Amino acid sequence: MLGDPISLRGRAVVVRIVLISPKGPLYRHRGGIFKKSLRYMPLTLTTLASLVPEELEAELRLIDEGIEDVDPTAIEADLVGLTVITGTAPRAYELAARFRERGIRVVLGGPHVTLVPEDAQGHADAIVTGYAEESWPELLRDFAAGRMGSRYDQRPGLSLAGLPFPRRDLLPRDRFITDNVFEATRGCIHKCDFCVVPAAWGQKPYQKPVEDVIADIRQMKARKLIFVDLNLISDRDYAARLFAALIPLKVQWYGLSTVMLGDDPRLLALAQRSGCKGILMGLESNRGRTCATRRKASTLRSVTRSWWRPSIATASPSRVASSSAWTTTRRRSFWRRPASPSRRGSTSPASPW
Ligand code: B12
Ligand code: SF4
Repeated sequence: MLGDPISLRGRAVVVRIVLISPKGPLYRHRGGIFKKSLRYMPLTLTTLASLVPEELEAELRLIDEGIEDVDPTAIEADLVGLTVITGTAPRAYELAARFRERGIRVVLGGPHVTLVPEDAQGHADAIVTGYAEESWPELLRDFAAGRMGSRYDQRPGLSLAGLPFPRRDLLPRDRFITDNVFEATRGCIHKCDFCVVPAAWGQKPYQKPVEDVIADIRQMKARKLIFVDLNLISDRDYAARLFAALIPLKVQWYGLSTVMLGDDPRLLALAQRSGCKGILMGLESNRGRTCATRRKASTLRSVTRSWWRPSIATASPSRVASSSAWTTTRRRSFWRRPASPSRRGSTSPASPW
């Protein structure tokens, strides 16, 4: 058990909470190969901020090291929360140590903490594994009561229904390419063996009710938006409902899916009608055997069919453009094919803006 009860004002507890997304070698304020191209507002911080219980009367500050530098000696806080992916873990641990030297309590959470909690535990006063919609508010209430534990795990049965909208108002909108960053689902039903997702979160898909997602997009008055879902079509029925609900909004959107979207003409057409302007797809290999050994869900057939399918492989701005991420085997035989229209017209994740 850690932490003393902190200042009380009447019955309300005032807590100064600072949430930080540390820089990594690729994505950082100065330098990094991504430069400014992927600088959209981090949904992790705004989501965590929205989950802070109202009764804590917290003073909240969000810091993205993708847009500004952090000086850990100058920040005043009772509690610092750091989101950690593997690439940012060294920086997160460095910041954590600096804050803890000053007596500031540090909480670590995020994909890396979920994957290897034993690595993170020694660097924090508390760690949070898995999705934190329930555990983060619980931790904060415990902290305010002076009984913060050292580890909070996501419990079974987590629901993403009826959650508050992310606190996008807490970050400077003009420093980002867009603040219209949304998610409808979490996780993925597949189990590709190179992917962090099944290892960290299992294969259970989590979904926000479609009406919640639409309400968030409406209140943001978004016209162009990005979905950060790992695989938007993990549950095709859900995806179809989401796409149908997007049509009246007349938005343009960009997201991620498997190439299996190309094998489902009905869903692809719906995606297109809903305003999908680009999809980032992972093409790990064009060899069926390699896909099978990597437990990749999409096979040679779906890769090649979707790659060549005119409805997805098109540079026409009225259609869906596909950009691809190759992560493992690249066979020269694949590149000997005539250049596909999709490669000529592919967009990078940053290009919708
Ligand atoms: C957006 C994104 C990016 C953006 C980040 C910038 C931005 N402004 O958003 C960009 C495009 C720059 C990016 C880059 C990279 N990314 Co990225 N990215 C994502 C993505 C698609 C969405 C993250 C997100 O917003 N999720 C929504 C929020 C709400 O969920 P969350 O972050 O998981 O947070 C929840 C919990 O994890 C937890 N939590 C998280 N942090 C904390 C902290 C505290 C204190 C607490 C209590 C709880 C908590 O609570 C939240 C609510 O439940 C994820 C995949 C995904 N969908 O999660 C990959 C992901 C995070 N990225 C990943 C990777 C590998 C990278 C790159 C290395 C890719 C590359 N090779 O280029 C780079 C590294 C960049 C760097 N920092 O140097 C991996 C991380 C794997 C790992 N081992 O840690 C992921 C999981 C994708 C994957 N399938 O592998 N990325
Ligand atoms: S389909 Fe994509 S998100 Fe799902 S497990 Fe495979 S690589 Fe990961």
